[in-house]
Amino acid sequence: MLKKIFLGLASAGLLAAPAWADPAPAREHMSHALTVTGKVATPLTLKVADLRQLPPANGGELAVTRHNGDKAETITSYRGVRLRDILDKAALDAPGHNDVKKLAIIATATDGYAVVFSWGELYNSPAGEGVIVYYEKNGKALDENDGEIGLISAKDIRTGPRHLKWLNAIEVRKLVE
Ligand SMILES: Nc1nc2c(c(=O)[nH]1)N[C@H]1C(S)=C(S)[C@@H](COP(=O)(O)O)O[C@H]1N2
Ligand SMILES: [Mo]
Repeated sequence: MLKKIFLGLASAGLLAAPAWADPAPAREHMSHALTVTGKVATPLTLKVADLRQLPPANGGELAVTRHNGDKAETITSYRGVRLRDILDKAALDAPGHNDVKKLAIIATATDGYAVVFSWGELYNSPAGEGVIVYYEKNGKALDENDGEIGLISAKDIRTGPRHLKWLNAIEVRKLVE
């Protein structure tokens, strides 16, 4: 009864909904495919089964820390594909000698959360090694709280901000002409 009143007020915009009354459960954010678009020779749509065909990248224990340093969770192990390998499959469209250096790679989730990488970071810095599109966590397929597809940047100082749940799009954009 109390819950009904809360939900009524919340949906009427009269009250901020409490966490337990979230009208959009995580399940609705589930990502079923990843698109790769923008400055690429071959745009792609990849499902988990397609990601499994690419060279696997595995990782061990990883603490997901928020920007303020609090720990969100500890992942025991994960399995996925390096973002670099996905971009190579789509082939970056950067014909000029200096074109790649002007590329930004934007990763977006179904809830609109988005983060940015650069070509230099992914291909020419230690960080690139740890940027992984993952589909398994702790030996299991990602559930509705993370998946079906996510992204982690394992070498970030705080790993929370560039840990994406429900990843569904990678866009390559040339930022400078
Ligand atoms: N899709 C999506 N991924 C996201 C977020 C989000 O709002 N949407 N929040 C990020 C932030 S700010 C952090 S710190 C980590 C951990 O957040 P959590 O505490 O909500 O799990 O997930 C990140 N991934
Ligand atoms: Mo965060």
